[in-house]
Formats: sequence, structure tokens, C-alpha cells
Amino acid sequence: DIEIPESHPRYQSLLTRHRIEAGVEKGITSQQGLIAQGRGEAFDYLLGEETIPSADDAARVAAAHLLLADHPVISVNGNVAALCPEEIVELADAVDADIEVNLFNRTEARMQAIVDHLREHGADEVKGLTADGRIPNIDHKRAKIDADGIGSADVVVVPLEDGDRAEALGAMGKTEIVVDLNPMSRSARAATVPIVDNIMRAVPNITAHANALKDASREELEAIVAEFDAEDALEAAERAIRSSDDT
Ligand code: PTJ
Repeated sequence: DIEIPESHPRYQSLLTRHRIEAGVEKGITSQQGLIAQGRGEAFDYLLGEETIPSADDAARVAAAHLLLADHPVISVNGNVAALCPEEIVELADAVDADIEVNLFNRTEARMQAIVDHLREHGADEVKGLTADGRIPNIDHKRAKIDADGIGSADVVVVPLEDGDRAEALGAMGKTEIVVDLNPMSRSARAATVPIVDNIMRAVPNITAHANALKDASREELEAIVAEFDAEDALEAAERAIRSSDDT
């Protein structure tokens, strides 16, 4: 459905734009999602459009958290659904997580379209439509969650999350794994594990680490988690961005 030669130097970036555009056409991505993508692209350009070592390390820590979790949930919004639906389903399968649609600009039509889209890409159950739980201290429309989904999760993956909700989920005591290309965003700063990487690279990378760690003991996984320093990871990403002209 797309004619970009793979040899094009900006192939990945063009593919990403195309997916977001198609997402808007299909009614799954919001128009604001186009703006969010543009912001993300600018940071990705500065990062060299590659997974920097600190982001790879964070992805491994995220995998360890997910494998240790009692009830992990992956939150999906309109951008994530458009960019990497299959990869989200694969990650959920690898770590036995629930998938929940959770929108910043919630409309019932978009909720349903995203649930259907994820099912088309292999998801069995997709949560989010029940909306019988709330995130405390958040504007009520944006606070809706499923009580048996994000509401009762101990570990949540929140890619491209808005800052207010990222902070409020953290205040609920949840271990938060945030994927965000902007290391200065409030979401990245609120995260237990910030992964400063493109969602299209980060999600399959977490899955690969989870598969590699499948037979690791709880002690090994706990050691991986304990060694991680979120502040160091954010600083490493900022350094990579600032030195992008000499890479
Ligand atoms: O579908 P909805 O209604 O839930 O809305 C989703 C968006 C993303 C529109 C909404 O949450 C929003 O407005 O987000 P923000 O506040 O623009 O934040 C988006 C963050 O994600 C920014 O910090 C971007 O740098 C980052 N970002 C954008 N694209 C990517 C990304 N991070 C990783 N991978 C990307 N592809």
C-alpha cells in the first residue's frame, strides 16, 4: 500500500509518516497525532534515527519489569495503533500483558476503530471500552480506564503519553514504562523506565529482550531492574542529542 523504495535514505521516516496519515484516514489517529509525530521526528532526527545504547539498556530493563509483573498492561493510543499494531500484539504475547486502548482525545468511534484495528492485527482481547475505572486527579474524560485493566495493573507501558496522565499514573503507584523521543518531556521524566526511542524500534526491541530473558530467574531480573538509573538514561539521551552534529 506504499511505494517508497527501501533504499531511500529516509525510508523509515517516510514509512512512519505514511502510517500516521493512513491512521487518520482510517479514523484511528487524531489530527493532533500528526503534530505529535512531527515533534517526535525532530527528536529522532537528532538521535540519528537509531536506538542509542542507553535506550537499548532501558528496553531490557522494561522487559525485566514486564516479566516480573503480576499484571502488566500496554496502553495504546491513536499513534501507537497506526504505527506498530502487530508489534504491540507480539509484545503482549511475549510478556503475557493485557492491551488497553487509552486515548487523550477520547471518542467512542475512535476507541472502537482502534479495538477493531488491533483485532485485525492479531489481538484477542482488547480492553478500554468498559471504562469503569478512573485515574485520580485528572480531568474526567481523560481519566477513564478499565478497572480490570490499567486500573489494577502493577506495570504499565505508556508510549507517547501526555505528561499529566503519566504523572497521575505514577502517583497511583504503578511502575511506568514510557516510550518517548523527547527526553525532556514530563512523561519521560515521570517514568520509572524512560525509553528515549522511536516506538517503532522500541516495542520490537522490548519483545526481543523479553524473549532473551525468558528463562532468567527472578533474582536475575530483579538485579537488572535494580541497576537501572532513570536519571542517567535521560542524561545519556540528552547528550546524544546535543552531540548529534559530530556523529
Ligand atoms: O490518540 P490520542 O487521542 O490518545 O492522542 C495521542 C497524542 C500522541 C496525539 C497525544 O497523546 C499527544 O498530544 O501527545 P503529545 O503531548 O504531543 O506528546 C507526544 C510525545 O510523543 C512527544 O514528546 C513526542 O516527542 C513523542 N513522540 C511522537 N512520535 C513518537 C514519539 N515518541 C516515540 N516514537 C514516536 N514515533
